[in-house]
Parts: sequence; C-alpha cells; structure tokens
Amino acid sequence: MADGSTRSIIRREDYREPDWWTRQIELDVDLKPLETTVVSRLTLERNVKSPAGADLLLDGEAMTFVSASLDGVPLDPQQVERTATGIAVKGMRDGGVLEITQRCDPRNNTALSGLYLSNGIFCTQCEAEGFRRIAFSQDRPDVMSTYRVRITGDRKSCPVMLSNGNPVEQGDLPDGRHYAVWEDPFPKPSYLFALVAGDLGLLQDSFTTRSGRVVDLRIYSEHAVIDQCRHAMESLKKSMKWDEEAYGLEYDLDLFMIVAVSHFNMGAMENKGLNIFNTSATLARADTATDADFMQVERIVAHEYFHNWTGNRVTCRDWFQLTLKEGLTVFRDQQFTADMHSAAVKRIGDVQLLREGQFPEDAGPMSHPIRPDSYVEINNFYTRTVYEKGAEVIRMIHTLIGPKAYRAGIDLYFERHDGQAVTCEDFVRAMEDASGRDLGQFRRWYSQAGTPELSVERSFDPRSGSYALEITQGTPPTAGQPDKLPLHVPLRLGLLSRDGRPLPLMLEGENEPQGTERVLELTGERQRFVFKGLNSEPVPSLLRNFSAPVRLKLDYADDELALLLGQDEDAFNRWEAGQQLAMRLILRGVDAGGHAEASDALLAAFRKVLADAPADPAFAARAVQLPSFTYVGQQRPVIDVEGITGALRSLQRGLSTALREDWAATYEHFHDIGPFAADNGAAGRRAIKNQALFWSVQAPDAAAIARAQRQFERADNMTDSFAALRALVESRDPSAASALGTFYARWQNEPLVVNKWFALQASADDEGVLATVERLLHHPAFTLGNPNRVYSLVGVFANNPAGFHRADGAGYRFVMDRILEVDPKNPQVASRLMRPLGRFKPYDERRRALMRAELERALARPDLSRDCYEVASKSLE
Ligand code: B3K
Ligand code: ZN
Repeated sequence: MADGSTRSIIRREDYREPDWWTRQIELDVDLKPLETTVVSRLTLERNVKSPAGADLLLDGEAMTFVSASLDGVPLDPQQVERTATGIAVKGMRDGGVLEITQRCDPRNNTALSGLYLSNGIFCTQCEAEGFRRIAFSQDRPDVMSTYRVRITGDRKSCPVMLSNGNPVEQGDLPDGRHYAVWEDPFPKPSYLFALVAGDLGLLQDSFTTRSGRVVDLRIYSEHAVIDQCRHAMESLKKSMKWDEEAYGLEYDLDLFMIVAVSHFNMGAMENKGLNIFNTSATLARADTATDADFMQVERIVAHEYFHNWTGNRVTCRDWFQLTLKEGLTVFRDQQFTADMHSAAVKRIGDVQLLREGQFPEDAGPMSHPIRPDSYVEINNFYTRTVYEKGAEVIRMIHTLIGPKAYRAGIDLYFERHDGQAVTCEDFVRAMEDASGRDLGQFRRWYSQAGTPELSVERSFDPRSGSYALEITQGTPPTAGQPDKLPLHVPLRLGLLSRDGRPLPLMLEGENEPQGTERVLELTGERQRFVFKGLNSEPVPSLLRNFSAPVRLKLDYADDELALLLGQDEDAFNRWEAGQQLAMRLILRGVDAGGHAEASDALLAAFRKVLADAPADPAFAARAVQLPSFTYVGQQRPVIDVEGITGALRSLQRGLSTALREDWAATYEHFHDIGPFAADNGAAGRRAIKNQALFWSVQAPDAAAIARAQRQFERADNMTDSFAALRALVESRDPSAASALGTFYARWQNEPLVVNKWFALQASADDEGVLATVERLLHHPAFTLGNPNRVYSLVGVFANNPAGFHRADGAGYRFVMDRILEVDPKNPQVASRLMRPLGRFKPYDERRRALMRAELERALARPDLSRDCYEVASKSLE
C-alpha cells in the first residue's frame, strides 16, 4: 500500500470537488496494540456534477488492506487499483455501501499521526491527514460525514473507550473484552474524528448553557495526574461562557470531553466533542506549573473549544484555507485572554511572538501568504503565518469595520455557512456584506507574503499649525513572490503634545476634531495625512496597539521615546517606546563590535517603569525586558551573532549594576510573604519580582544570589521556584549545580517539570551549552520518543543563539544529527526542528555555508521524509 512518501506539489488552483461524497461512516474498531482491525462502511453518494462512472478515490497509508465489498458483494481485485495516495475503486454505485477491512499497528506508530499508543493509551490524531492511516477514506475536509463508531477493547487495559458525539450503547464480550458505541450527529470531515481507549482518570463537571441545556464536561488523563486538570476544567467553563457572551455561540452537544496524553506532536486538537490534548497544554497545579503555564493551558483550552464553531461547524473546503479556522480561532482566543487578564500585556506578548516567530518565517525560505498557494506536506503549513499573522488579518478587519459590524459579519458567516466546508473568500464576503465596506484591496493580505514596511516622514508648519505625516509602504520580495502590491493597512494613531497630553485630531478638510485617537487607512504606496489646528509640533504615537503586522520606521528622538514611554495613553506604545530606546543602544553596541552601554535615557526609562510598577506590575515586568536576539537580528541585513550577543550581554550587565538598588527594592516590594494566591494581581507581582531577581543576578552580586537561594529554598509554587533556579543558573554561581540537582530529585516523576529542567539548561547563554546538551542527551530521562522532551532539549537549543550559532558549526551539526535520528520515527517533529537551519540567509558567509552543508547532508538521504524534504529543498533553492 501507499506509504505516503510521494513528494508531489499540491496546488490551490487545482482544487476540484470530489466525484463522490461519503455521507455516512460506520467504523468497527477492534483494538489490539500491534494489530488493530478496522471495518469501515462508507455510504456513498455520487456528486451530481460528476460523470456516472467515475472512480472513487480513497486515501490510505501505513495500513494493510484486507478486503472490500460493495453492498455485500466482494469486490474483484481488478476493481481496486493502487494510486499514489491510496486506492481507486471502480464500479461505485450511488447510495452504495462500501465495506473495507483494514489493519494498522498502533504500537509501532511513532509518527503520532493516525491511531497510536501513548503510555498504553490508544489515541488518535487525524488533522491534517491522519485518518487515512486508520481507514481508507476520502480524507479531505470538504467531505463531511456522520459517524457511528463501535470500539472493542480489553476490559482491563481499556475500561474507558471514547469517540466523538454521544455514547449510545456499551456491553461486555467474551474473553475479557467489551465494546462501546458512539454516534456523532453532526457531519464532520475526517480530520475531526477521534478515538481514545485506556485506563483513564476522570474529572467531571457541568455547564449550563444560556438556553438552559446542561452539558456534561469531562476531562480524562492518566490517573496520577487527574488532580492537575482542575485548572483546565475552570478554563473550559470560562471559555464556554465567554463564547456565548462575546460571540453568541453556544455549545451544541450534551457532552464535551478532553483527554490529556503525554505523547502528542503539538498542543492540542479540536476533534468534535472529544478534544485530545498534550499534557503540557492541560495540566497545571501551582506546585508544578508556572503562572505562564496556567495562562497557556487556559488559552489552549479556549482555542480548541472555540474551534467547535470556527472550524468544526464551519470547516475548511481544502487545506489551503487553513487560516479560515486557525487565524480566526487564534484571534478569538486572543480576545478571550485579553478579557480574562490584562489586554495590554496580552497584546505585547502576541506581538513579541509575531516578531520573533512570524517575521523570520515571512522573510525566510518557507515564506507563504496566510492562504498558501501550494505545498508538498500540509503539516509544514501549521505555521506562525497561518495562525498568528492570520489572526492579525482578522484583527485588521475588526479594526477597519469596527466591533459591531464585525459581530454582524460573524453572525452572517454562520447564517450562511453553518454545516459547510468553505473558503477564506466566503469569510471575507460575509464581513463585506455585513459592513457594507469594500475589502477588495484588503484581500491581498490573503495572497501576498512578507512583512510590509511603513516609513513615516513628518513635518510641522508652525505658521499654519498643520502637521503632515507622509507614509510610504512597501513589502520586500519573498520566496517565489518578487513583486508586491500596496496593502490596505489600518493605522491607529494619536498625537501627543510635548507635555504628554492627547491632542484632538482634525484632518485637512474636516471642520472639527474627531477625538484623540483614530484609524487612518493606508491603501496607496505613498500617502499624506495633514492634521490641522496644532500650536506646536506634536509627538506622534503611531500603530497603536500594533494595528497592523508591519514594520514601522520613524526616527524618534530619545526624548520623544521617553515621552511616549511615560505618557502615551496606549499601553502597547508605551512598551514599544521602551523597546526602541533599548534597541537603539543595542544596535549602537553591535556596530561598535559587541559592547553596549546603558544610556541615561534608558536608565531613566527603566526607573520610571519601576516607579509605576505598583499600578500594573505585569506590564512593568514586560517593560523592563530587552528585545530578543532574534528581533535585534532583524534590524540589520546581516545578523552579527557575536556583535548581538556581546551587546546584549554587556547591556544586561550594565543595567544590572546601574540599577542594583532599584532591582533589590522592587524585589522586596513585590515579594508576597503570605501563602500562594493564583489571581491576576498575585501573578503580576510574581512576574515583576522575578524579573527584578533575574536582573539583579546579571552582574556579580552576593546579595542577589542570596535572595535567589532563599527563594529557591522557600518557594511554595513553581513560578517562584523555577524563577529562582533560573536566576541561579544565570548567575553562574557554584550553587546552581546543586540547585539543579535538588530540583531534578524533587520532580523527577513529573515529566512536565523535568521538561523545564532540560529546557532551562538548553537555554543557557554561553557557547558551553552545547557540551551540556550533549551530556543531557545521555541522561536517563532523555528520550527522542516523546515530542515534548525533544523540544525541551533539542528545540530549545536550536533557538539558543549562543549554542546553535557557534562559529565552528558544532551547534548546527548537533541539531541535524538529532533531526536525522528523529525523522524516520516522527517526521513532523523532525521537520519542525529543521526550520532554524533553513533560515541561513541573513547570517554571515561562513555560518551560511555551515548551515547549508547540514541541509545538504539531509537532502542526500534517500529516505528523508516528505516533511523534511520540503523544508530542506525549499531552503536550499
Ligand atoms: N488544529 C490543530 C493542529 C493540527 C496540526 C496538524 N499537524 C490544533 C489547533 O490549531 O487547534
Ligand atoms: Zn487551532
């Protein structure tokens, strides 16, 4: 049978409806670890647009075909033909029931796609194309079927057996086996199918919908960790309520289940009524998880829940439309988190993620529009571009048409498309129709890759009191897209007086000012906006709340940045002003050979942030962080590794020393003496306190180390404990080794905490980190068989510039060696690890050659997976 290794290019323009529709799927799944038998019965209907005699094309891979019959009559061997991706069945009849018997091997399914075992628990992952590893099927999202699933398993090892929808029947069988039948009334694409069986602990709760229906909520996990699922349950209830209030969307089944498993390629999966989660996205208890973990669990629970409408009820016609569900659902989870916590801090985090993860993607060899035009392996396109930039595109629609019209557009989208598999175009059209706005040019955001650049020139005419902003936009060429057109960009802005007051905004041609903040719309390559009625030259606050995913160039003076940092109404731009102040010192330091010194302006800015910290400690914690290596690297055509690391380290030391008393005072001020509290306020205080601790150990300081040691010994929660451990490791104090040992000994039976322990060591900021990571590879707790563990050691290392970009290339070699070990087992994980190696272009000649050589080494492997092949070959193109 097809092994799934074809490397052909799939193109969006080639989309064609299938000749047949599978309307119903009945599955009999007989679970055995090494040989699971699946009998599938597909009820087929001819597509009226297709010719009568068309073959039925079914996808299938990594399975054994046993037999097939049509309406009870066995098929001739000539009626079943092999194709590149499965089989073609001849002689199909409208309304016919095709029964196929097939076998798969869950125990040896190390790709974690299809049906596999995670610590003895049978589970599935079908998105994007995993269902074809369970049953021969039309494994494409535009084919939606209702499912009836009968699971047979061992009573002892699989007391719990679950699938989508509602349980309808269960019973005992001879030989210690039993069965359960599930029915899902909502037609769904195969990628949303799920099945779980195992010995699982259960946490149960309920939620009453606004129309008064009681929904049974269940979270399953391995027994030992079920008490760590409470936060996920609370998050689920908050999400259900929020979606009713913010979007008018109510849950549609009587049962909602989440199952947490420890072996999972990504965070979680939104299967209808039966979400399957990575334990890393489910478990959170204060002693084992940090505040950041708590937020991450809440976010992912919400995201998967929100998919029930944006993804499941309305799904994608084909995989090129992935951002239809992902961009929209990320935007929804961003709104949710903003409502649950601090909106400004959330926005800052989202923008950091975009700049550090998506901008490089947009500038790299795999760059693609949020709606790609082609792919070799669709799993390579679950990217920051499709997700996070996709969310920015939805956010821009929200900004352009306003919240009311946006909500009307959402309502119209569901009114038109509930139960359908649709396209991004359908979504934009609903927004257009509901708002009456023309989004014609805006659609280019869906087809054009690359990060646009806005350059702003400003001029003030004191005689007429007019202030002009001349804005130029352009998008640099990206892989396969040399020419770019101007985009429709919402630019939110305000103007400040020199003493920091928000000024009324009146554009040329207007008779009166319209508030102190407004959204300008850029559509041309060059546009001029003139504001009237100003007494003196204002300070512009542009791209407030990061109203578009662009790079903005404007030459501010230091004192203007200080003014924005101290007084802008827009919290995001206050943060951004501080970042720019720091960035400019860092870049000066890079140009000076790798040594940066804190300026008075930056010291004053940090002091101001610390002085204001009591009002918003979580914001302050973000505002005293320096821009990352990755973001600094984007500011110059060539990434100067030594220059940037040198500048960042020296600036860190300088700020540590110059503000020593401030860090100490901040630490003492925000150090809660009482017992642990989980609320936002307490988490914010921990954030700024631990940030102060981090800063104080960047330069030798015995008192700071003593603080870290004391905190490490006494902490009653993981946030504080881990922050103290990090501080000790950062300080390079000899006590760090024993703290690492203590930490491991205490937590060795909590895999997620052990991941943190690996990750912390893999992120150490020095060249010696490679030796550490090589040593840890042989640690008894290390395994390449668990994606979380691989990411925590190898993935973290591959994103640690000090080790990965070592001048001798040993970092690159180490990562590629691991990729080649993982690839035959789990191509999705391997391909994810390969991305940093593919982005060699902005590095110096020598490093580029070293990285290329590693990619060529991979390409020379005849058995390289399609996933890795696509990344390596596109990178070398
Ligand atoms: N839809 C899944 C991701 C599936 C990834 C397949 N390689 C999780 C999510 O975005 O919610
Ligand atoms: Zn999603």
